[in-house]
Amino acid sequence: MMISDIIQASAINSHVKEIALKVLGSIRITPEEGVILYREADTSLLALLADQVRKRIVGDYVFYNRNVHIEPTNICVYDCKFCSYSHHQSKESWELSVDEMVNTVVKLGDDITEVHIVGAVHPGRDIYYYADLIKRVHEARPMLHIKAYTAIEIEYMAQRSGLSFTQGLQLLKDAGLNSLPGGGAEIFDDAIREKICGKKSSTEAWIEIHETAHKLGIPTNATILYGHIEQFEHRIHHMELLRQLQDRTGGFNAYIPLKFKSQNNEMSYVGEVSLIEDLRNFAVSRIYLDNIAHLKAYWPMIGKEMAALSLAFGVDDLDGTINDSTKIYSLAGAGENPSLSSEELRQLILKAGRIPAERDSVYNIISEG
Ligand code: V47
Ligand code: SF4
Repeated sequence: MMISDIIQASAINSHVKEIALKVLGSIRITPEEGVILYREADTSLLALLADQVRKRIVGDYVFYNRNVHIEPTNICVYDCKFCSYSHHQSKESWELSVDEMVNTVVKLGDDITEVHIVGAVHPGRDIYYYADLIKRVHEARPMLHIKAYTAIEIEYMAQRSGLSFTQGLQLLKDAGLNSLPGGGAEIFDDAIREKICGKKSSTEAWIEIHETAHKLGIPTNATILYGHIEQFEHRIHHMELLRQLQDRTGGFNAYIPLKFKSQNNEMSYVGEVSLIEDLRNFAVSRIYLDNIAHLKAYWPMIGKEMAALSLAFGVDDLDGTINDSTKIYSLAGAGENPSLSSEELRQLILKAGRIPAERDSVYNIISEG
């Protein structure tokens, strides 16, 4: 008996049944149907559907890479209410020198294939500073993939230097930038943005920067910050804008749901959503975003156990080894010491019955099994 026959014969409500059959038949679901899945579908059904979509798109591989995060500074012109990391919230302020950052990648040598550079939006830094940082990293490690700067950082540095997004991104690309991370998206709803990160750039700017990057041949990721004051409708609207952009450009590599972590920030009163909600959100994301190849569980945020569980809910990417190099989530209460060896990642994936695949930053397989 096929899965669709079992669903057809089951007692699940007719709305959900209809949507499930669409998903199994590779038919795109509508925003309204996405909301129904969030509200009404059983967790076990969401897992089953997301697993089918994941298998169809990427097979049984689970990807990871060997990477390090560099956070140039926590001094920020913005003051997002959910942030535990910027100098407004955290007790200390720091600024790394370009030499320190270059030394980090030099010291790690061939232990890493990617550097991820994301920090706060420093009032004193223009785009030439950031282009120089990339140039120096690139000169020191020419084969290293440089994934750097969220759209929020790009917007500020380009405007500060009087450049358009196209000019700014081209300058960074010429310096050696290979891709953009997905941060800064938060939630694409003006009223909620106003409440949680009012001063920070708009939905339109985030979309425009990613679309411009794609047109310049710079692939990017996309994130969502969920589990705070948003509703399911907002999550679906967020994914709908990403799905439309991906239809136009095909430039997104991965979607990364980021769970709001509530410690040490101005939104602590909101609390955190349940682990079941995290798994359900992974599943609906996998089902809804039928045109973004990879769904990433960022393990420093949800923990290793949850990352392992998420593999049954549509996830096919666990990010990387990280080398204990990020403070963003530990300051917000994630409680992990963010470092996993390649071997630990492999074992975690094998235990889940899947095929570990070390990837490069654009998902070519470096080694598998
Ligand atoms: O945009 C900040 C988020 C993002 C909190 O592209 C928080 O591979 C939860 O860009 N609770 C930055 N989230 C991180 C980022 C990223 C991370 C991992 C992988 C990739 C990738 C990109 O961190 C911010 C914001 O949404 N964030 N504070 C918090 N309390
Ligand atoms: Fe600054 Fe980013 Fe924190 Fe917002 S989330 S305050 S932009 S570091």
